[in-house]
Amino acid sequence: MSSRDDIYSVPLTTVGSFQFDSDVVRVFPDMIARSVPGYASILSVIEQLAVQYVQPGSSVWDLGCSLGAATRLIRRRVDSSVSVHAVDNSSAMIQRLQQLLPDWEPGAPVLVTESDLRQVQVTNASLVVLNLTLQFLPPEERDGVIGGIAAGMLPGGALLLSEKICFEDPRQQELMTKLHHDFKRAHGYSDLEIAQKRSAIENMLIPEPLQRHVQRLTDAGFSAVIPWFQCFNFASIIAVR
Ligand code: GEK
Repeated sequence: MSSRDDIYSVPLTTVGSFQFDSDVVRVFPDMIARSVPGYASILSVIEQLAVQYVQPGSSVWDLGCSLGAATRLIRRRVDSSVSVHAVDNSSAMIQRLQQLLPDWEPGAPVLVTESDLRQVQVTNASLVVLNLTLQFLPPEERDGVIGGIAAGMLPGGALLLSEKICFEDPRQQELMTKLHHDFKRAHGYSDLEIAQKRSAIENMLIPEPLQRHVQRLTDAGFSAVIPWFQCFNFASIIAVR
C-alpha cells in the first residue's frame, strides 16, 4: 500500500535537492498520481502499445521504471518468449520493486536492473518506455541516449516518451504552470507543498519544448513521431522505428 505524500507538507528551513530515496519510494504511487495529469491514461496506453508492438522473442525496456507500474501492465500482455527489462538507478526504488514482484500476477519474465540507463545497452527491442525519465538527464546527453535506444530497436518497434514540457511563449508557460498547480491543489497539495517541491526539483528536472523532443526523435531515425497526449505541461509521444 502506498502512503499519502506528505514530504513537503511542513516548512523546511532549507529545501534540499529532490532524491528518489526511501522516503519518496514510500509515497511514490500517491505522489505521481496526484502530480502528473494523465498518468493513469498514459499507463493504460502503454499497455495497449504492448499488444500492438511487442514481437515474439524480442525484448521490452522500461527505462526509469520506478516501482514498475508500466512493466507490470506490459508483462501481462506479452508471451513468455519476451523479456521485459526494468531499469532504474535508484537503489530504494529497485529494492522496493524486488519486494513487490512476487505479488504481481503471472506474466513474461522480468529482469530488474539497478543501473543508470546511460550504462544500459538496449538490444532487440520492440517496445521501449521512457515514461517521465528523460527529463532527469542533462539535456546535452539526450540526443546520445535517444540515438542509442533507436539503434537497439527492431524495425516496426515503438518508443513511448512522456515528459514534462516547457513553452517558448511566456504566456503559454505561465498558463500551463498555473493550471498544473491548480491540478495539484485540487488533488490535495497545499501551496507550501507545491512551492517546496518546485524548488527541490528545479535543477534536476529540465523540461524541453515538445517540438525539441519531436525533432530529436526524427533526427534519431524514427519513421513516425506522433505526439498523442498533452495535458497542460505534460506530453507523451509514440515514435515508431
Ligand atoms: C512510471 N516510469 O511509473 N537512469 C535510470 N533511472 C533514472 C535516471 C537514470 N539516469 N534518472 C532518473 N531515473 C515511471 C515513473 S519517475 C518520474 C518515472 C517522476 C529514475 C528515477 O530514479 C525515478 O525512479 C524515475 O527515473 C522517474 O511509469 O518521478 O517524475
